[in-house]
Formats: sequence, C-alpha cells, structure tokens
Amino acid sequence: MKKIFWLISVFLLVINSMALVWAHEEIFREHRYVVVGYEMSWHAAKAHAEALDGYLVTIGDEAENAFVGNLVKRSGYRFYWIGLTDEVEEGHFVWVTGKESIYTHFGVNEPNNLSNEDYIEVFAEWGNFEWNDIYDECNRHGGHFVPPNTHAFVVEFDRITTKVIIRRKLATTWGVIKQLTN
Ligand code: FUC
Ligand code: CA
Repeated sequence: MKKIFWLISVFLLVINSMALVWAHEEIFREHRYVVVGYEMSWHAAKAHAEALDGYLVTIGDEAENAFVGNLVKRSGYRFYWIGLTDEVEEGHFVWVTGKESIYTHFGVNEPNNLSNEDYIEVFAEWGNFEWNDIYDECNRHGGHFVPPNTHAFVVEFDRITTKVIIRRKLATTWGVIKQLTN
C-alpha cells in the first residue's frame, strides 16, 4: 500500500514539473510564444531561446505587447526578458533578430540607463506592461533585490513548431538550463 502511495506521489510530482514548463504557451498571429520560468541573465536567456530554435521575444506593436504581458501574467511571473538591448551602442536599441527598434513601450523615465543598464525586461504588474532597462542580471534592480521565482523569459517561434518538438528540445537542454541558472 505504501509503495502505491509513493508511486502516485512521484507520478504527480513529474506531471506537476512538466506542467510548470508547458502550461504557459500560446499562439498569436501564427507565432508560438513560450514562457520559460527559469531565472537567468539576459544573455543566458537569449542563448537558451536560440538553443530551442526560437529567439527572445520581439514586440512590434501594442497588441503583441499586451498579448505577451497577459500570457506572462497568467503564468504567475512578475518580470520577463524580451529580446531588446542597446549593449552595442548606448541608446541605440536593436532586437535580437537584428531588427531596428521602432515600437517601444518604456515606462515613465525609462530607459534611464542607471549605472549602465542595457537589457530590457517588462514588469508584468506595472501599468500596461511597461519596459525597463536593467543589468544583465535577473535578480537586481538598482539596489533592490527581486524575490526568487518571479523572473521569466519569453521565447518566440516563427512557425507554429509543434509542441512535441519544443518539448523534446527543452528536455535535451534541461542540463543547459540548470547550468545557465547557476
Ligand atoms: C529604476 C529603474 C532601474 C532600477 C531601479 C531600481 O531607476 O530604472 O532600472 O530598476 O529603478
Ligand atoms: Ca532602468
């Protein structure tokens, strides 16, 4: 009897951890968006998105910004990386796909480049999903520390790659995720 109890518990744990990865994905304008709830630097998140054959999300207009924001909010995360940086030239924002940044949605007084912030995150709880530039770290906002398990990143896929393919890729990069997170 005890054995069955343990078997069921392990089974539920496995299902539950899979759900953590898979609950948060949706399709918008024929692109797939996956919220990955692992905390890591912007560069690590970018590398991870590319390892999945996607890219850190690019946001082209208000509708897409709202879609991504609501998706992350429903997933329960408070902050998330998007694929925008001005690391090459201060004040010149470029998407990870190489596109120039035209649409932006920065919060009031942002981007302020406080002590050289070059990576863009969004506050899921701040106004209408407004953007902020921060360091290449997911746990530090100026002198404030962000609580654990609140920072995610969003991977965008150009084609509606089947879930099975993405799932397999996530599984094979699981070790990479652990490594990058440390
Ligand atoms: C604002 C932001 C910074 C940082 C700080 C705590 O100044 O512009 O990026 O988050 O608050
Ligand atoms: Ca800032």
